[in-house]
Amino acid sequence: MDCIFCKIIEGSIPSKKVFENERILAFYDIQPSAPQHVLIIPKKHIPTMNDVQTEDLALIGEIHQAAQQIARDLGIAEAGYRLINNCGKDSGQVVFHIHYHLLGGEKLGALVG
Ligand code: IU
Repeated sequence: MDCIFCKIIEGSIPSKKVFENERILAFYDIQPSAPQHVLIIPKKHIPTMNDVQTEDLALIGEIHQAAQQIARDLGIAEAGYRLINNCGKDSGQVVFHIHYHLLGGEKLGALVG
């Protein structure tokens, strides 16, 4: 499959990993938008949030748990952080393997309100 994140998972493209288990990988974004910017992805190829099925709900929940642990490991859990999923072209999604941006390490600008 011609998916850059699947290639990162299989190791044919290198990444700077911050978390890995049998189902999830997290690595530093190559173009960080904050002092700490990690991408958390399932190893299962799911293109977008629109493709998440009932059978994937435990996996998506586990991504949230991984985000907690990564934030603690990075020392940003108490100060706060943001977890973002872009879904589809209008959101700016450019890699069609579902991923969650974990952003922190500074006071982030408001998205709404
Ligand atoms: P988006 O939500 O699809 O817009 O985010 C894709 C992110 O993947 C973006 O922040 C890129 O910098 C990042 N990225 C990466 O870390 N490594 C890569 O090889 C590629 C994209 I291609």
